[in-house]
Amino acid sequence: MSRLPAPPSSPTSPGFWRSPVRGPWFTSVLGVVLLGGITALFVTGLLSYAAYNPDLARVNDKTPDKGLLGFYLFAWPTRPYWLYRLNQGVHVTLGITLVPVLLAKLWSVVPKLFALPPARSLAHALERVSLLLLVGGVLFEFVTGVLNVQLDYVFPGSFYPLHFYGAWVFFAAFVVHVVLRAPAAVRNVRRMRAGKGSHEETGFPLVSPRPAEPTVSRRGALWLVGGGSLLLFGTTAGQNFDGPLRRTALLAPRGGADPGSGPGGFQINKTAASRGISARETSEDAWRLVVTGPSGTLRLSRAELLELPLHSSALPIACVEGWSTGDQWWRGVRLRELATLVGYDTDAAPDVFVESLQRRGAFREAALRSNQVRDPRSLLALDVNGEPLTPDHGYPARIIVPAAPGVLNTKWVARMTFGDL
Ligand SMILES: Nc1nc2c(c(=O)[nH]1)N[C@H]1C(S)=C(S)[C@@H](COP(=O)(O)O)O[C@H]1N2
Ligand SMILES: [Mo]
Repeated sequence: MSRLPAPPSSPTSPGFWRSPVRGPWFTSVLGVVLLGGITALFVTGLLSYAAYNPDLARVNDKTPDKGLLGFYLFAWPTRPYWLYRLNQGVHVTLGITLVPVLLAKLWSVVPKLFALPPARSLAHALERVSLLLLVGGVLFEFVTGVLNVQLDYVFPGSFYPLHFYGAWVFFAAFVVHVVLRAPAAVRNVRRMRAGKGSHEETGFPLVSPRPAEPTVSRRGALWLVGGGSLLLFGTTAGQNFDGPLRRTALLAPRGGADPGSGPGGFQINKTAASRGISARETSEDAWRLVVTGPSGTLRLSRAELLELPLHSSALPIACVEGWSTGDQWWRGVRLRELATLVGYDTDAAPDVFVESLQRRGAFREAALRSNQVRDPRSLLALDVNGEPLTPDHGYPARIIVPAAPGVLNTKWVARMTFGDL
């Protein structure tokens, strides 16, 4: 009988890593899930970015130095009216659901990070550099994303560039990694399905040469990861639904909060008090909407706005943070109607630049594109669900546009300037 050698103490030695769960099969299953999931995150992330219409105006653009990375931007449509709600719900819910899968995947390949020599060939060196960007990038994207959703902009004004550029760095590395690794991962999953035991191993072995006693099978470990994902999904997804489902969103600070009841009983992102909006400046005597266009400038009181033709549309508020409300009944003046008051034909309504009463902080102004202005469901809302807007939902008047991210639905509107931007 040969005596076992002393346990290696350096993580650069394969024998240091002893979990019997590690192996190509475990890594490959998680890898295939992430391949689909992260691709969906990237696509919904890029779409979410396009939904801000950053190419329309400087105020909408949080990454003015993006250059070529904005190549794909397009005029964000207004239909289906739930487009942004679906896109962002999928982006945030999927991202949170994938956290256990990501952690398990990283854990499963940790030994490889310590492999020596650092590079056996140029191709191998490239792969390892791409791995650093890949692991660093994915952790960065998940951390910034989760913090933004959970802590409500801990990065003042800079979450967008961080998450946007981080996504591109990560995705470049992801593509390199997938090209190099996907064929073997798919073969491994197929073999496992066919009941064949042997797996491909290249370079640093994932299977421990001296495995410890198993405490859980590989399948069991996978169920554990899946259970974790399911738990996160079940405590997040509810932030997109009204009724009892919303109460299941224990992990969603804003979207899971009880929105109260009555006409204004839906999520409030920023309250009037927190934005420095006082009852005095929104009073009937003080507040005037200033509308400007080629034929001049109008100053309209709320009473005068209520005299104009009023229309209703049922539209949700959907925030970049991944929460959304059900459809609310808004009533107000069509944006394109306001454009006609300052010199445009209904069908030729241009872009509009909207400014709120708010003097400090983010999101106090936004630009809307002509396709959004022309949509008959786009309103300067005065009422919601049969009552005047509450102060927190934007009294005396707010923007509501179908399919647009919440951030474009400016509250406490003070000034609208029509004209091509
Ligand atoms: N003036 C102003 N308008 C604003 C904001 C703001 O901070 N200030 N927040 C925006 C964001 S990010 C969202 S999601 C919606 C939320 O609208 P609600 O509070 O009525 O749900 O308002 C938008 N309009
Ligand atoms: Mo938002």
